[in-house]
Amino acid sequence: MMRNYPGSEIRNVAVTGHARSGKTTLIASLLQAAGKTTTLGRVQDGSAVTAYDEEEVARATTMQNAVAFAEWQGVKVNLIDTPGFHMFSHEARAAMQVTECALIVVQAQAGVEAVTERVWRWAEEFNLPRVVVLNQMDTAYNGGMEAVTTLIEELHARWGRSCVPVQLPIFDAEEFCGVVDLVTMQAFLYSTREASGRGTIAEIPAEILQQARAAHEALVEQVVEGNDALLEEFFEVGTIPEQHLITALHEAIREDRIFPVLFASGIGAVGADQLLDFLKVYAPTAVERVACAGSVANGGSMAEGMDAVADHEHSADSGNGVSGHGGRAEQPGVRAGVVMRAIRDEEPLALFVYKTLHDPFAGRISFFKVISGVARNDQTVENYLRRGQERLSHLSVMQGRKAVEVSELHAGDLGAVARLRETLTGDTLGQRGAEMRVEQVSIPEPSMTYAIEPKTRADEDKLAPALHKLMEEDRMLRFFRDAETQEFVVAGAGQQHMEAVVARLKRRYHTEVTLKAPKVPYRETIRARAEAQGRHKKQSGGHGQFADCRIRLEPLARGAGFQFASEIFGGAIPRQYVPAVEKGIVETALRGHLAGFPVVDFRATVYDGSYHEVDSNELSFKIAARLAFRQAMELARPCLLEPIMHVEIEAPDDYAGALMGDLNTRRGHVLGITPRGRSAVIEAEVPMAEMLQYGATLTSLTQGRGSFHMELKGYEVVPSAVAERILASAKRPVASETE
Ligand SMILES: Nc1nc2c(ncn2[C@@H]2O[C@H](COP(=O)(O)OP(=O)(O)O)[C@@H](O)[C@H]2O)c(=O)[nH]1
Ligand SMILES: [Mg+2]
Repeated sequence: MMRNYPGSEIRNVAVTGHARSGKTTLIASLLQAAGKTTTLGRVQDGSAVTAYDEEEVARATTMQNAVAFAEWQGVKVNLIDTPGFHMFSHEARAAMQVTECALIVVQAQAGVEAVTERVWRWAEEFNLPRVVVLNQMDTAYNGGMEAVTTLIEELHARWGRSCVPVQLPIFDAEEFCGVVDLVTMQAFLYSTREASGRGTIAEIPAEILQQARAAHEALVEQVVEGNDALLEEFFEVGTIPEQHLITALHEAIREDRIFPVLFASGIGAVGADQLLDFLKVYAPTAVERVACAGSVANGGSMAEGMDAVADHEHSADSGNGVSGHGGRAEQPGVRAGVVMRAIRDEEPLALFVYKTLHDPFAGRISFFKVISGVARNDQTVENYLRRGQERLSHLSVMQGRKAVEVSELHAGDLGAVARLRETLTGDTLGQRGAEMRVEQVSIPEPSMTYAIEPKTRADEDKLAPALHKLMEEDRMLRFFRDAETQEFVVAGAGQQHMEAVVARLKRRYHTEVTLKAPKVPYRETIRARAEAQGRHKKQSGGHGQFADCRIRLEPLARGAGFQFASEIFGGAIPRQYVPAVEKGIVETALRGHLAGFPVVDFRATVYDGSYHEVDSNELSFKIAARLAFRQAMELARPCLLEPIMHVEIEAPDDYAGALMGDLNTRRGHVLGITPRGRSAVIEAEVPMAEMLQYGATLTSLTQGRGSFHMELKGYEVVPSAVAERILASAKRPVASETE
């Protein structure tokens, strides 16, 4: 059985950065150094602990967060491996919500890339201390120290001079082989052949001694700058004792005054033990943050929570690893309150579920953070949202896909438990009567939609349950049946995301589907006011049917939707039939007029009509309204609307020209271009129809160095030439003019 760690001996670290910067391999090197593996894991063959998912190994890309831990000199370092591919990068946000430190991994040759910038901003938003690792230093070998200087300058240009090296790399005649610790001024050398991740202590090589001393001085100066007591000591004595330096550096890192920069090579496991050492000494402990914010449905005991905060020296808004916004009532009329829960064992138990995984053998595994209290194996807890009881059997910590059982987990730790009955990602569990709910971080809306077609009848039956399981572990995935077309529709982050979903359906759930071209949700609208009469009369033995109405259609502003008004006074149409008129219009409008897309942004007014004492009924008025609507549409100059996306593209600025040229061919409208470090950010508005396969284009235009994000901005009229093509391929014949 594994040792139990108190929060003060735990470090939670989100390992983030651009795709292929070597995060997964770097974690493998840390686990190797800590003796968790016997040979260094590799992403290529699936032997890296945090790259266990078959689709991820097949695509050599991390798509979901994975968790591992290293036990290092009495401290447990929990590591969350995150995806760095722009499409899946929202996972990094979820990881930051439950950690106290972000490792920002930078590929030494590529420098700061789009997602590196993105995760940096998120870490800033979460108030997370950032530790920069210049990784794959073996690839920087040719450039030597000059390349290193250039890299540091780039970091300064991006994120300011607070990025301070706390190490220097050591190159021997052939390769990157070690690091100098600039705090203790010791050197550590590694054998890349052994790749044990453990260095041997050595003298600082003579040729970099001068540089190391200068870098040490620079570090000391930067540390004392924000610390008055040290500053005085420094000026009086000319130096400061190592222990004071360590304490002050820890403080500066925790307060985001210094972002330390380290060097590593995951593939040679160079610097691994030094990085673990660094995290042990300088990363915040799991209980260093004061409190976690949450909400309660019924007011809660705010006062009690605030007292807990006041006990501590740091204020809660210095940021906490798990930040909730609170204050949102689940049911109307129930007042919601905010609670601040101290991250301590003595508090009532609260667990926040930040990830769900479906394992073929273990079933549903819920990954959680212990917000407060101590979780014990076999304990029963309440799900505060769903109100059910859950049992924490086989309480574990995760080492990749493997669960390692533990007897208890303390406040601040990350754990997992299998087979909870109804708990999903985002739920908070805990002790009955001590409710608090942590709010999970938001993620972007899906940007791409496909029609999904089961291959066989059997596949159709399996599809919905399988997709629902996938949706439990993938918040970005959506699945529904389109009410208009009766088609199954999936939505997600992009093409690669959807392809992975299809592969997972097949491999895991033996369900085969094909994706069809994503459908653009066009709309229709009118551009002129028009009036028409609808008269329905039918005589068929016994009772007849009769209804007659006159309606007016008027265009409304974009986004206004549908409005209905009645100007019937004096009973031309009995009051009880007016809703039937509205219903008839709404139902007909939904089916479209030009090409089967819903008609929007108009007002329909019924202003006259007639009825028959015996033969009039609701159905007749619905039919009459339909006739009137169809006829009015003919006169109202109908046209097509298309969704317009607000697109943000980021790429090294050399590519900006090519990207803007490409946007022009897509009927795009460039709003502006702003520099962000050495990248350019292009903002544009582009019709969705032109952006369906954009991911692939961007990759080829920028050699994979660009990223983009888009969301729906609104609808606009489709230009007539384009509209003709759409109408020609639509199911219905063109019913009216295009302009
Ligand atoms: N030369 C070199 N290649 C590396 C290093 N670390 C990872 N790689 C390779 O870079 C690619 C991406 O590595 P991976 O760990 O999956 O990166 P991630 O996407 O950031 O998780 C893989 O082909 C690795 O073998 C390194 O330190 N040096
Ligand atoms: Mg990875």
